[in-house]
Amino acid sequence: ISHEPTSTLRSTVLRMTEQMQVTDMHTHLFAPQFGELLLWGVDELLIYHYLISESFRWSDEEYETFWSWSKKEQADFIWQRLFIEHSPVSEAANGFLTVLHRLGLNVGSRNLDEYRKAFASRTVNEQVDAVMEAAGVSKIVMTNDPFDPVEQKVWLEGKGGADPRFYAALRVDSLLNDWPYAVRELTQLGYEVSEEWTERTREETRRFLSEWVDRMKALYLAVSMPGDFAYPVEDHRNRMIDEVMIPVCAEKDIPFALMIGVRRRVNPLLRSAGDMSMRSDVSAVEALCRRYPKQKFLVTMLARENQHELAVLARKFRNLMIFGCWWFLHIESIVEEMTRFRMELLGTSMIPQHSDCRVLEQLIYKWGHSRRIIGNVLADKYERLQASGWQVTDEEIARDLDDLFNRNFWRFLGRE
Ligand code: REL
Ligand code: ZN
Repeated sequence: ISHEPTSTLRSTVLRMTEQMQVTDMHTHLFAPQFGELLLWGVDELLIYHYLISESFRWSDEEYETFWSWSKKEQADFIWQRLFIEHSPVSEAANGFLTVLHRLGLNVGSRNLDEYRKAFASRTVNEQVDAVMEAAGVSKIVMTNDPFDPVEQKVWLEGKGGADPRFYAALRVDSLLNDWPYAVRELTQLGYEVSEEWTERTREETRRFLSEWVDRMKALYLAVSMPGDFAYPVEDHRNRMIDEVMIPVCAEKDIPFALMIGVRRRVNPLLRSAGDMSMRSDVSAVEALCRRYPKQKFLVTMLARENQHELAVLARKFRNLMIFGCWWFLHIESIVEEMTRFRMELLGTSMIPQHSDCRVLEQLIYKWGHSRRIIGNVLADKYERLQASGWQVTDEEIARDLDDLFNRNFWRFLGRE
């Protein structure tokens, strides 16, 4: 963030950045018709897994005791540890207060029950409208798992696409990372598959994906991978990618999104808060991009150490779109660093951010914080151009912001 005095150019860029409606291309949010899957409200915000792991640093409480509590009790515990006994300066804790503030609550009162009451008087539909408006988010891409029983029912009843603001992305993690489980689920759904890799299994897994892409109108297939994901090698993942994912993506003309570098459950007692980041091998993505020049890949990585190399790789392959500052990278200092060197290497031809929200109101802080940083980095670059006598017009600023926050994604999908 620049400490220069604010120029007219900078204030124009920042104002336009604030006003730009965004497409959030990866979230864990759901449209209201998915019922309980759409998380929202004060207690859900406080028991976000980012805050769970932070709060345990200040407590000797048994993990199992915490998990045995109601959501309200868990939220009270986190509020005490992270807001009352210590100052909420971390990104996620600060974010909770940004949300309250932007929704017009009195952050100074520190009265949790007052906040709970304020949220309780709203319906979920009102809240979706109000939050999307406050966050300046107009399109939200969900993460959709056909094996989730609650979700499956909504899709099978044909209600999954009811809200035009929400789009689907078909998650394929278990097919790649937990094949025995996937075989059980596929069998339940009536597909004839076996753990052993046979011709029939391949055909049936393809049929499953292609039917579910249609049913969900999925914008892309997505997976998160551990850092030791390797390609090309002889293993289940490689067979699945070469013989199932790539052919289905080609047939449906959709990208394959790879989120690489997560080590799940390094502390199993923390459950969903127990995942860790891990360095990855960028050459796996390189090999995929080279081997399948017509296939589009949306890629993000979790280790800071991989970011520069990945941005360089995007200079070499136009079928590679890098996106977002994922999870532990979604913090002020790193969003700035990554946005800056991505822009220096790729201009505006990348997707600078996605929110990864799990709880609706988080849209307000995640986009609020990131928007400011991205706007300031862009303003720095324009100021350098201005110093050489190059004037960017307001139309050009609007175009560039629209590319960064919307069109780079939709154009990459071929759905502009
Ligand atoms: O999509 C993913 O794999 C991850 O983003 C999630 O697993 C993760 O828990 C998410 O909340 C991180 O922001
Ligand atoms: Zn995610």
